[in-house]
Amino acid sequence: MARRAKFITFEGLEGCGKTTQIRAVEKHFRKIGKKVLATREPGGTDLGNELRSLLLMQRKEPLSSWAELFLMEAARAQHYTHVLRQALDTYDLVLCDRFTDATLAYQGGGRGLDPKTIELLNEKAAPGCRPDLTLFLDLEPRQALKRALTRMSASGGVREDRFENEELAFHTRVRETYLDIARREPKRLCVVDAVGSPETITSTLISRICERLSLPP
Ligand code: T5A
Repeated sequence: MARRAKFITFEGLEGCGKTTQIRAVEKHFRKIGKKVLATREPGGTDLGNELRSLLLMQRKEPLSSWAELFLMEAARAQHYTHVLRQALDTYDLVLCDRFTDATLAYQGGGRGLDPKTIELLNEKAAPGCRPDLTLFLDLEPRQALKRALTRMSASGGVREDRFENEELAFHTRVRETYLDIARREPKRLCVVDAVGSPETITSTLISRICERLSLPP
């Protein structure tokens, strides 16, 4: 049976504005009467949130790339089983902050793990679950990290996210992997310039969603 919801994923480098944009897009579609769920990976479940904390914390003993991949996939399997599977049958729109492309970009492009193995694990964790549309908020790595750091200092936080502490070359590889997926799957992955006011970017995203998924604006 075809699923009811349109499954839309948001991707990009840290600080590109995904959280800001998902909130605005969710608000827009709720206002016009759509039943919308916003969720995220890693996260979205109790176990997923625990794994998220483990994945993001700085640690004396570095996390091996494979351990990182397996923890991401464990969070995804839990999220798919307990949230996504049902949500895709009951909501009109499911908006997810990161999904399987993030694993290809970060653990594949960033860490250099084999993309075929990642694709296999993605499929095991969330069988047959492909986004209808993926919005990649594209921002130059230096700018994205600057935004992430500004937000962190504004909230009085310290720089403690393992991924945000990665060198520029890592984020450049991650971005290149996303752009490569966009070249291979232009119908699904839509690249949106993340430079500009948040309001302008929100209207671009809403237009792309409506055009690509044939929804009324
Ligand atoms: N990960 C995840 C993997 O390695 N593999 C995987 O398979 C998956 C699923 C957590 C980490 O997990 C990794 C990747 C990540 O490193 P996350 O929760 O998505 O993933 O964490 P971040 O990407 O770090 O998300 P952030 O919340 O830090 O950044 P956002 O959501 O992109 O940005 P946002 O909206 O919080 O904005 C950041 C700052 O910029 C400002 C905001 O006000 C805020 O201060 N801002 C703008 N400034 C100027 N112009 C605009 N248009 C702006 N929009 C927002």
